[in-house]
Amino acid sequence: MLNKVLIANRGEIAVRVIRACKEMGIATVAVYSELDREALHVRLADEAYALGGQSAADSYLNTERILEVIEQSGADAVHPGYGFFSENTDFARAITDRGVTFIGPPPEAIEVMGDKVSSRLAAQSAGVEGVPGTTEFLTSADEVIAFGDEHGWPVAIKAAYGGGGRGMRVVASAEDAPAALESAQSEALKGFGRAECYVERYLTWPRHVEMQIVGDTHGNVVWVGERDCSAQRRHQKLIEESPAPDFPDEIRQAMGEAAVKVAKACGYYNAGTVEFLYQDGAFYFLEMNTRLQVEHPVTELVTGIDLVREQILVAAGETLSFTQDDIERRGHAIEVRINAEDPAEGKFLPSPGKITEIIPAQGYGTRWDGGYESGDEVSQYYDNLVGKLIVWGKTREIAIDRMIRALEEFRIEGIATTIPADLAILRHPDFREAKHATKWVEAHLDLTGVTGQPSAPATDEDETPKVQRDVDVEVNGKRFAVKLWMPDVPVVAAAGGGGATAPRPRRASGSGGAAAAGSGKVAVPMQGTIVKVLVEVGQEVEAGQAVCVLEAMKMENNIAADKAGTIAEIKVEAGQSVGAGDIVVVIE
Ligand code: MV4
Repeated sequence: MLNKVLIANRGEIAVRVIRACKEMGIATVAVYSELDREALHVRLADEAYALGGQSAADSYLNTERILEVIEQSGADAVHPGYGFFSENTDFARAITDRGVTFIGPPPEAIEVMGDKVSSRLAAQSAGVEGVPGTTEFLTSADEVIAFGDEHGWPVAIKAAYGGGGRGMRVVASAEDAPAALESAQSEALKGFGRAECYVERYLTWPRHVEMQIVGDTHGNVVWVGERDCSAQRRHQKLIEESPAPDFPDEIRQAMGEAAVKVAKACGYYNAGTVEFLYQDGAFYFLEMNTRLQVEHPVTELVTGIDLVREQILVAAGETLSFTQDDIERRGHAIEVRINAEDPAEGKFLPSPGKITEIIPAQGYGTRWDGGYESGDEVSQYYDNLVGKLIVWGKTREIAIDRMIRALEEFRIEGIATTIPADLAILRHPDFREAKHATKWVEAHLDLTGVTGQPSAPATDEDETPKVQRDVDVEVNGKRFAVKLWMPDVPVVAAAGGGGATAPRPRRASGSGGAAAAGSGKVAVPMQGTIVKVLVEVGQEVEAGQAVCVLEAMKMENNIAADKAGTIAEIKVEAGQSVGAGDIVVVIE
């Protein structure tokens, strides 16, 4: 078994891995940048080492320094999380050369799946097809036109060595082909250093459905379950769920078997994901992600399989702890990514800053995988994922309702988050009816008026003990006696003439805290005329005792002492006009 795991990552995924290690009795080593000195993953790990630097390149991607920390700490394995070194074969080889275990797939599998051309060929050789298209690189627009005329329009021109939708051009008809090919090639060259493009049928309303697999070093590979990640924006996933809605069992089975074939074709072990486009009952291989993914908890909640634990066991050389037939899927899980981004008007602008308060949602079927606690800073230098909220429900309907409830309950202050956009998606009938597809958020979701702006930061007022005050109010001529829970400060003005002393606030039992004494500078709360001065210089007064009467808005109002003491100064006389905030008497 592994003894000590270094987690070469930060944020929620580092926390996720540390927790799994702790549960398995494995010691944990965190690494941190200058900005993450007090981050949650550092606080939770058994040991933590500084990498120096602030940017990812200067810290979490500093190979030399991480190799040094492996040496210093005596870690016998490294978990790369996702991003950073997770798909870096040089790093994987550098650590395995030192006899340290890489908790990930074999480097050769990362390489084969690293570009579209070789991954498509690998899938094809395993009998798993991508979207119908050509495998040769395009040399002229005539080839695009010939393909479209044969297979139907529209077609997609894609960058062979690209990714994330860059270099992809949708071509509606023959006349658009020359310009589309030229612009796809030029974007591919700029973005990826290689201009090669190929053509395939364009699916107009596909869903993104991916299949989780896990394999061991003894040749066992099983499919665990699919996730539908169609609710996304500019290739950033917003919501993921399992099972995929409106997804027949035979297709799930066929997609699972296809994913296993792809994994076996590249000698895969560890957790991995095979991505497909799904439309009209057919699925097409897109690519394989050779790492643990952000959305892995969705699959964990429907199967009960701890994927990080399995990764660690597999890396230690163990055989998978379950077979294909052992896997049972139950109920429905949904994950919402909570990013420090303001979704206002569909812009999703980064909103880094200090999280003044975070109180994640709790309750039945509700899981929070976070990387931050109250007082922690979300830096502009790293991915702004704050954490993931994942719910389980017996049915999709229940899971959606539960997620809405949980998001409404979730409290996070100091930064803007994607929560309002997530709620807009979950409340939309298209989502509930599963009519959405990969382009739905951008094409159909109206985020006008949605704002992720943080509520005003907590003020001192919130810390002042609250007391109950009973007030009679009239609403449309009907009288109501209401209880107000207010900060415990003395009443300065109370309605009602007759010179009666303003009532002292009634103190709630157990509320604690004495009334905060005022400054002694008694001011009027509104503009009006002083009708009567009730005190003299040198007179002793009690807090709350009326010192003068102000006529304002056709009513006489008692102005009360804000602390007990002696009247030192009287600044007004009867008949004088005063403005809001004017000081009338000073008490010492
Ligand atoms: C497609 C497609 C429709 N037809 N290919 C975009 C990113 C790249 N990895 C694959 N992508 C697509 N390829 C054909 N032939 C639609 C998309 C697509 C998409 C795919 C997965 C997740 C989100 C997407 C959003 C827009 C377009």
